[in-house]
Amino acid sequence: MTTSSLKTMHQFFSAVFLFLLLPLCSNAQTARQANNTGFTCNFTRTCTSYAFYRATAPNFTDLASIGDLFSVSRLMISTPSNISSSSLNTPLLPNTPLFVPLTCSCNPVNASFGSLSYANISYTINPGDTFFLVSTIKFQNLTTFPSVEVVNPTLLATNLSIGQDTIFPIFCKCPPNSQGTNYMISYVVQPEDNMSSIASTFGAEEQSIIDANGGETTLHDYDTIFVPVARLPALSQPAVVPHAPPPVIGSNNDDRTGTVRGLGVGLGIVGLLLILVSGVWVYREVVVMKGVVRDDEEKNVYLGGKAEGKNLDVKLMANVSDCLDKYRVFGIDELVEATDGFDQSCLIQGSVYKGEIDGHVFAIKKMKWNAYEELKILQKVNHGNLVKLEGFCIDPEEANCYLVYEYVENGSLYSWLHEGKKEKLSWKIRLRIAIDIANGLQYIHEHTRPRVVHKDIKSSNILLDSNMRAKIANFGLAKSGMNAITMHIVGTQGYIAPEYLADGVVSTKMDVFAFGVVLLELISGKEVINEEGNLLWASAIKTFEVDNEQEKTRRLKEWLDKDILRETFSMESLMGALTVAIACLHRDPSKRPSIMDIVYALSKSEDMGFDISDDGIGSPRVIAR
Ligand SMILES: *[C@@H]1O[C@H](CO)[C@@H](O)[C@H](O)[C@H]1NC(C)=O
Ligand SMILES: *[C@@H]1O[C@H](CO)[C@@H](O)[C@H](O)[C@H]1NC(C)=O
Ligand SMILES: *[C@@H]1O[C@H](CO)[C@@H](O)[C@H](O)[C@H]1NC(C)=O
Ligand SMILES: *[C@@H]1O[C@H](CO)[C@@H](O)[C@H](O)[C@H]1NC(C)=O
Ligand SMILES: *[C@@H]1O[C@H](CO)[C@@H](O)[C@H](O)[C@H]1NC(C)=O
Ligand SMILES: *[C@@H]1O[C@H](CO)[C@@H](O)[C@H](O)[C@H]1NC(C)=O
Ligand SMILES: *[C@@H]1O[C@H](CO)[C@@H](O)[C@H](O)[C@H]1NC(C)=O
Ligand SMILES: *[C@@H]1O[C@H](CO)[C@@H](O)[C@H](O)[C@H]1NC(C)=O
Ligand SMILES: CC(=O)N[C@H]1CO[C@H](CO)[C@@H](O)[C@@H]1O
Repeated sequence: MTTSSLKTMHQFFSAVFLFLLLPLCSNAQTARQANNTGFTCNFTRTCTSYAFYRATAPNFTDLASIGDLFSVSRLMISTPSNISSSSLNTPLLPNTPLFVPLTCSCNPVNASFGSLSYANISYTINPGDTFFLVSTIKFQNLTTFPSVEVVNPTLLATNLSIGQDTIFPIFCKCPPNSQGTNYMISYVVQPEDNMSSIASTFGAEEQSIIDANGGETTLHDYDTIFVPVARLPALSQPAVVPHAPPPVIGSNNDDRTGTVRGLGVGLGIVGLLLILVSGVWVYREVVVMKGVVRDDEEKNVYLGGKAEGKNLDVKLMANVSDCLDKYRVFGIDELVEATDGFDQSCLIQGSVYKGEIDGHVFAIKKMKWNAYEELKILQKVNHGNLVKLEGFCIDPEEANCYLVYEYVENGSLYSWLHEGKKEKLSWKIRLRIAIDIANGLQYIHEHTRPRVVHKDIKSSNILLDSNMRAKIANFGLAKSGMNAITMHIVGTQGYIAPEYLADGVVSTKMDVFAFGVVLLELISGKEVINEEGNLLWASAIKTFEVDNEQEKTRRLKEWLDKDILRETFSMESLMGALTVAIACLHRDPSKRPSIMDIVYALSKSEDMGFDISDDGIGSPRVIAR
């Protein structure tokens, strides 16, 4: 199709629309562009709208994976979808109806093509993905592949590389001004639908649906249409049977009218507030995406955020803080008071301050607006070996964002091992710390969907509580999703896995590598890079490259932290831990043990380590000097 015919088409549609709809919605027209490339538009507003989405087996049967697909939190889906916030982790039955919030705007493509109305959803290409399959299956026809091609003009649809970042334009529309319509629901027509069934599903008038879709009275299967509503209908959710594998509910035909009974029942004030807040969150994500390269927060520059930040209604967020996934929203005044105005004397490290609020001590991390990624990940995780997020604060004046964590009393493992001012750690405690870290990693690697890779495991990111139990901190670089490839190398020298440094491959095995380095620190008490600039892990591999067990034991004794040598314990336990560490450092990531194997092996080392009475015969021992 030529540019000029497109242009003519565009002008034709624009003209028809202006004629038909000018009295109704003079600044919010959208028309279907030829060849399914999307809906053209001519308006400047950004609005919150919703896509109607159905949970589908096998990969989209939980809020976390659907939230990840659309870059929204679980709560942002559960609230408008009438799912209680206590079942955020419960699997959904297939075909569960959901409202997914979208930030809808009119986005210019180019001068001749005009603008398209869509929500900008980032998507990272996985093996086997094509624009067509992702549009029709994962996004359930809420967009079309020609439209994906239009908004990704630099990508060749036939030559996508894994890990490629793309935009999927989810079709949406903003409501006309002041017509009693607050949301336009993006809905994909199903074969069994007719206009009256759709109208009754969403509690809308047939005629208003026809009007909102350019006067089109016939429905085409799998086309996206817009349903104007004053408020979201309450979805009635099927009862969920925990633990039993979800039965596949018949065809869409039997199911849909049963599960969606939208009769315009209001969500109530809290619901509406939450929707607004959701909008703010989506909005903030867009802002963050536009402005920030994720890296150490100090290095970041937020572009043009100040003015936009001011628009955020902090008070509104404070009012509904209870609903925001159990997080407390702090006021900037509270934080300023708690930290003496972010005084140097309250600085813990980097940009983290200690502060007391209402008798509780917190660690407060000051960031630019790039806190969103960390928030997104932390809200999915909850484990005793991960530092807990307690709340957050937004300061639109300074365009700052603060994450407020539990305060972990005993500081970082790094300071215990290398700063030499505190009492020494015994091998028993060190091994326990290693197991705690491994348990925390196992949780993020195996029990979150999608998996989370921390990407910056190091002794200064391991904090010790009053009982010397370890917690993993600082998810600022963490990434959810697996086997992505990045060009933007982050992390800390001495802990970075070779394949990540060379090719930017992100996988859980890079955390395993870094864990191996921390284990070496625990065993040797040495820094990860010595004064000559040599890497600890490289020298460890060289030192222990011997087959002779006796020689290995001799070298281990030499290499060991002198402080450990003063204790009594089984040498086997130490050798077991060293073997795990060396295995973690394998150059080939696929040959490194999984975190599950590590937890198992270290627990075995722990069992054999300290029960001296049962462990008498044959075990080589290191006895106190
Ligand atoms: C949008 O429509 C108005 C008329 O309603 C027109 O003046 C304006 O130029 C249009 N803007 C674009 C970007 O097409
Ligand atoms: C579900 O996810 C798995 C792993 O990511 C993938 O191999 C499989 O093809 C997916 N299934 C569908 C139907 O998309
Ligand atoms: C969509 O988001 C990407 C970042 O994910 C950004 O680069 C792009 O400019 C955005 N596009 C629009 C039209 O907002
Ligand atoms: C999307 O549309 C195609 C036809 O264009 C259809 O075959 C497919 O089943 C639809 N996907 C979903 C999830 O309904
Ligand atoms: C505008 O975008 C359309 C759709 O991607 C493309 O076909 C056309 O060549 C572009 N025109 C110009 C002048 O870049
Ligand atoms: C496909 O993409 C790769 C890298 O992304 C590039 O090297 C190759 O030349 C491309 N092939 C074609 C046919 O464009
Ligand atoms: C629309 O579909 C419903 C069931 O889905 C059916 O009961 C009704 O008769 C249909 N109406 C028309 C006008 O076809
Ligand atoms: C929410 O769903 C439940 C069933 O899970 C239903 O009984 C209730 O009526 C729904 N809430 C509203 C406001 O419709
Ligand atoms: C590639 C393609 O499908 N092009 C079609 C776009 O739509 C016009 C009519 O609207 C067709 O003539 C083209 O063949």
